Amino acid sequence: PAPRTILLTGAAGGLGTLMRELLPAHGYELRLLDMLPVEGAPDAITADLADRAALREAVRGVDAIIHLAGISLEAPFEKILRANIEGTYNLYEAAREEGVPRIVFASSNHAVGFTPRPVGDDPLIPVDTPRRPDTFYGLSKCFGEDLAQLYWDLHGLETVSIRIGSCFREPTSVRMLSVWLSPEDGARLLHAALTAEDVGHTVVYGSSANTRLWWDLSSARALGYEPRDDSEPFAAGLVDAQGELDPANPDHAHLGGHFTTHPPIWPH
Ligand code: NAI
Ligand code: 15L
Repeated sequence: PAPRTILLTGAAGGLGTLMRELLPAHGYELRLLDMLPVEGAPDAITADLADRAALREAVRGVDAIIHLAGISLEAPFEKILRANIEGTYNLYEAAREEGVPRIVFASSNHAVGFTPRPVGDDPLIPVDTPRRPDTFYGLSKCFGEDLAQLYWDLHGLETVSIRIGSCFREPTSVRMLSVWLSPEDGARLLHAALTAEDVGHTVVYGSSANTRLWWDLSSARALGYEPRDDSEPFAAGLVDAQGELDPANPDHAHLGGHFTTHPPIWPH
């Protein structure tokens, strides 16, 4: 049977807020969790990923988990360790203990952020390109992907790890024209990741069908994902304001963009 009840972690965040709006139309009932209160959702579970008992209760009886909670920018290693590394481990353990069959893990392009970005006729970056994290943040996403592989091989718990590009209402930089995931395509990709059969552990890139795309979406399409959006209508305005990307500029040379040079720091 198709999964219906989904635990959405990180529900108070930017992506969580967008997906709370868009996923119900795909037929899901959402149970929400965040360490912060979720606006407009008094029933949301307020819990930290460090709280194993709370996680076990939160995952009980759900058909799948969409795991968005965690530090979403760069931070000191100790903070990343607690929220993203130990926190993701705690969630996987709770899922294993309660028999939840599948997790969709919000990985990031920053797991491969130091990969040179394609220029001109260079081929798209494949999903099995060697990982080259650009930050402790990206490193924690590499850990999450490996943890997912281990829980599949050892325990038969399935995961789709989505290396999300930039999922915001609109692209706000020339780089984002290449990596943008429209929120609607984001919901389509999550739906595909929740419903495709026999995913084992599958790694995909998460972007719309952008004209300026940098990476290969074939593993996402193999799940049944059919992106409908393209950032190109935003290109003229952004290129006018910012100019085209310059491969000689270190900020523009890698998939991870400015995360490789001066990453934004988690404010909390
Ligand atoms: P966000 O920072 O807006 O939301 C993250 C949420 O996780 C926050 O509401 C925060 O309170 C919660 N959280 C943090 N630590 C927690 C903990 N220890 N216990 C419980 N909750 C905790 O980030 P955003 O943009 O919504 O991203 C969501 C996920 O997707 C993150 O894992 C991020 O790394 C990943 N991602 C997002 C991208 C994007 O374009 N928005 C791109 C690539 C990856
Ligand atoms: C990420 O992983 C961040 O969570 C998000 O805030 C964006 O900065 C995105 O990458 C990006 O690469 O633009």
